[in-house]
Amino acid sequence: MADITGGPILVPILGDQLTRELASLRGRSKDDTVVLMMEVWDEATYVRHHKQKIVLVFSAMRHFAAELRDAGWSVDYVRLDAEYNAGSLTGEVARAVEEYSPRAIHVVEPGEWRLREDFDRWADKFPCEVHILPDDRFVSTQAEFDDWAEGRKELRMEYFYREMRRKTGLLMNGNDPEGGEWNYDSENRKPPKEGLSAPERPKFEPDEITREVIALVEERFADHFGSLERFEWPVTREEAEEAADAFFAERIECFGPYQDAMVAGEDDLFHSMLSTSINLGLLDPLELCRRAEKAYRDGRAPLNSVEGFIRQIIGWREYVRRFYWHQMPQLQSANDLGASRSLPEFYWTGETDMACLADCIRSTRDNAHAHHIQRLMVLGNFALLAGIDPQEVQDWFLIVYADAYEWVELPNVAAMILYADGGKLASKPYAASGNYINKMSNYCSGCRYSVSKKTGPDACPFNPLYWHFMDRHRERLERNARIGRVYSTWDRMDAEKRREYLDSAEAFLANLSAAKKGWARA
Ligand code: FAD
Ligand code: DLZ
Ligand code: SF4
Repeated sequence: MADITGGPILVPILGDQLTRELASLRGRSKDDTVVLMMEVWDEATYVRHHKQKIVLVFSAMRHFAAELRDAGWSVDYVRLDAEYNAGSLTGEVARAVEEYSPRAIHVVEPGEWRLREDFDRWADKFPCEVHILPDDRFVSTQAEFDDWAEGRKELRMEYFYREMRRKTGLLMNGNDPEGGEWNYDSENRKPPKEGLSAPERPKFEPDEITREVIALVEERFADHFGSLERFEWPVTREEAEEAADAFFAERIECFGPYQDAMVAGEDDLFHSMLSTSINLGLLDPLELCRRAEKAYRDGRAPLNSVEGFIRQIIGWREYVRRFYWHQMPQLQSANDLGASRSLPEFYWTGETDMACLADCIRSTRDNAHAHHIQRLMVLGNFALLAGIDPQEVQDWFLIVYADAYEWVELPNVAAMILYADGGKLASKPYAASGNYINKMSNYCSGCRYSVSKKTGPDACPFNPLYWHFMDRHRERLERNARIGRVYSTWDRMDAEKRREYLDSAEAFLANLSAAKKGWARA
């Protein structure tokens, strides 16, 4: 169906498309456009998001709508606290099509597969043209990634990242990487020294708009996971820029060395804490990389910190966006290791004697955030070793983080932490015993388990679980060049020791209680 009316152009803008230069707005005449923004029940509940995530998205949407109106755009904004209850994005677009009789809909492609499937049906459903525009807020294009991936069995981020360095010219000297190396990760693994803490990042007091949304969420989403006691995220571009300024002024210098460090109660350390703003569209990722490069060129930050930060953005972030669309929909149900255990209750309650997990889950509950190495090497590592069902782990990670959208969460969870894609993304599972956590954190000194004990009821559970994991996946992992050699250590242990490891792990797993309440989905 097409072009049977002469109305305006309808421009739906989603909750993570809050960018003034969005492709659907660029070059459009304000007189001829109706912007449509929709708080809808389906998006707020397709998984039961952390309360802070709903507040963040709705508050940022309301602020962005006000900004657009101030700039002269006509905005139809649908509020969930109005008497009328909006169900789905497609339902609201249908209502707007009735109301405005637009001659065309211009919408930027959504980040998630499930919505793309809906949007692809709009052209048949609505009596006007439907243009789904590429989301060009990324450095790469999907075609570029698909060409690069063609014929490769393994899709390693590192090589794609080099392409992105060449494409952007970031940290390049002609054709060569700045300093002679592409990657300075080996300098970015400093354990935390005693008393390590970082300058506090800016915290943003909720204004009237945010307070209104907090009240809405407390009322309508009271049984969702997470605390709203502190809500400190930036919700406007100005606030996000202030957060970025503080990072470049105070924390980027130590970002690299302490990137993998964990300290109990120090929730941010030297991380930028900018993912929520980048993913909403409030900050331009490439612009942040240029600022990081400038900090290096001006002598305000070392190369290992700046390269590390840039790699997270034009490397990992860019790569997982493309990997998601390259691997969907099969990525969603991938379970190469056949993991089937239910998610333990403590992922929701934080009630566990394992001090590392308890601290990461506390931070997750209080801040809707945990930093990368907590997600990867504590929360993710445990889920991998314990063989938790990927669907349940995916739901958990999508729910609990304020920066979570499926396109970025799923590759990190299914492929990076759970190795469920059979090794397309990661060259080996990120499996580790308690030693790693002990080296990179101060958690173990406050734990009821002993990290130096290998087996028995007082042993750090990561120790026997590590060997249990290795043993049960021997057939698949033994020939892996990066991890296979651990089997010679396993084989050198006497049979009794090996049995003790396996028995300890099984005793621990048998005592895990599965989540009882329907936290994840209604
Ligand atoms: P910094 O440490 O300051 O890093 C700078 C930026 O790099 C981040 O803001 C982010 O935009 C980007 N980045 C860093 N690592 C990654 C990565 N692995 N993938 C994509 N982008 C990256 N990030 C999300 O934005 N949303 C998610 O849902 C998400 N889920 C994750 C799940 C798991 C299991 C793991 C291991 C990682 C996940 N990440 C996710 C990546 C990373 O943990 C967060 O981006 C980071 O913790 C955000 O905090 P920050 O802004 O302080 O990051
Ligand atoms: C995450 C989210 C939430 C909680 N609510 C809304 C909403 O009510 N309206 C909306 O347009 N977007 C919302 N979002 C973000 C969308 O789910 C997001 O566009 C997809 O996750 C695609 O990345
Ligand atoms: Fe975590 Fe084990 Fe250390 Fe306890 S001893 S904090 S469970 S790594």
